[in-house]
Amino acid sequence: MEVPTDETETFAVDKQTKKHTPLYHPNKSSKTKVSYHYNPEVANYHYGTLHPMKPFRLMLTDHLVSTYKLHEKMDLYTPRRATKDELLQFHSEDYIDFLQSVTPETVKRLSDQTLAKFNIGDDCPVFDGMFDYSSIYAGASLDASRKIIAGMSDIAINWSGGLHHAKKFEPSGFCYINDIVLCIINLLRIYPRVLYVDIDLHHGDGVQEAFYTTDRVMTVSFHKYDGEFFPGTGSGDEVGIGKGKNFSINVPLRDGVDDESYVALFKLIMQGVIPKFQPSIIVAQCGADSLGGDRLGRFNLSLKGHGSCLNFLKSFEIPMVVLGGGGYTPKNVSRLWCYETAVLTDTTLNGKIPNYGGTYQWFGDEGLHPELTGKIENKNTKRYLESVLQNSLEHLRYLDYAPSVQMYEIPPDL
Ligand code: LLX
Ligand code: CA
Ligand code: ZN
Repeated sequence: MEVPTDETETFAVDKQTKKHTPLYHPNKSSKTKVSYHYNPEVANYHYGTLHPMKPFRLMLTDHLVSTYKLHEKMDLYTPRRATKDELLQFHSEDYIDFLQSVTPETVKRLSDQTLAKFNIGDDCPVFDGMFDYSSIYAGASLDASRKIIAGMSDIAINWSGGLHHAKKFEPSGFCYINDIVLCIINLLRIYPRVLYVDIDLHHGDGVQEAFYTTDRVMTVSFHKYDGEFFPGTGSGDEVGIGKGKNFSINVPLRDGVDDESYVALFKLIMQGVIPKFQPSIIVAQCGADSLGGDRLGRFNLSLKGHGSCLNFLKSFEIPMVVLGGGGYTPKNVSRLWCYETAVLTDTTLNGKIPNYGGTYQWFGDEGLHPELTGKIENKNTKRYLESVLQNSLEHLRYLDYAPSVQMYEIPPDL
């Protein structure tokens, strides 16, 4: 394959056959404004060699997106970092001061009590530049929210975000700053109702906890649950409290769920939730650890199954912030998020990854949709899935109004 010479060329050329293969087919004349929020610095941080979270997966994703020329279909932003004041909209000052001051050197001198207080350990180590890293990805989710608020985007993507486990006072499950909560808090300044949908393998505990008592944010998480699997929360009876009662929905699944049952369950639940809650905006967390073959995964989803959930949300034509999340097989993470960027920009990609732009060394001839290896036995019986569906729909029945609030002032796009 050869690099196209003309910048506007959207065909890959096979040298031997001189055959031109289109890189993508535009599906329709799309009027949806899609923006892409990415600060490339975020990919340069390291949690440590043995840690499964590899920020370079974001560089791979960005390369693949540009190899397919999807950048041409979006407004591109390199967002500024989140400020300390912005981080304090959710996190405690004590915790932010700690994140800002601790280094891999000083952490060695901290007491066990302080390490326990700030949940520092193997999952959440102190690494070089941890605070800067956090303010970069959080800055990108805030930027996405600002472009939606300003009416400049209908769909705003930040694949470096989606750190749903971080808590007000501490990090959790590799997540330090909860960019999702910060993004939703910003959206709530304008929009009466925010729907949060989480298709990461894990329960979106940090986001659920932050909005557990309000009816202005509805959280829906699909995840593996057996009472022990990290983070241990997310049973079907966690539904919210006080004004927030019935505004949290949890869809607990067993090992090995496949496309067919996951997508069907997702559609049935979301087509119940959306008309009832009538969100003004949707925030979607698209963790890639729910894919089959993920290094830490337990599900069997394909790129197409995962992407069809996102496409289903898009079909409601409600503004949407789209975020990343977990995902521990970097090549599959980048395949997924590139594929989903195509879904969001109404583009059909050629499954053969173009052999230019430096991505060939990573993907070889495997293509965009390789058979995901390491299938896990499906422990979700028809009967179990039916009970999960009934439980979710039952809670939805109690949700009979879409709350409204009086809005006074539209804040500026800072
Ligand atoms: N679920 C999740 C979502 C986003 C990030 C991390 C996680 N955590 C895990 O997947 C996990 C796995 C095993 C044990 C504990 C947690 C995340 C995304 C980007 C950057 C950092 C974290
Ligand atoms: Ca989830
Ligand atoms: Zn996860």
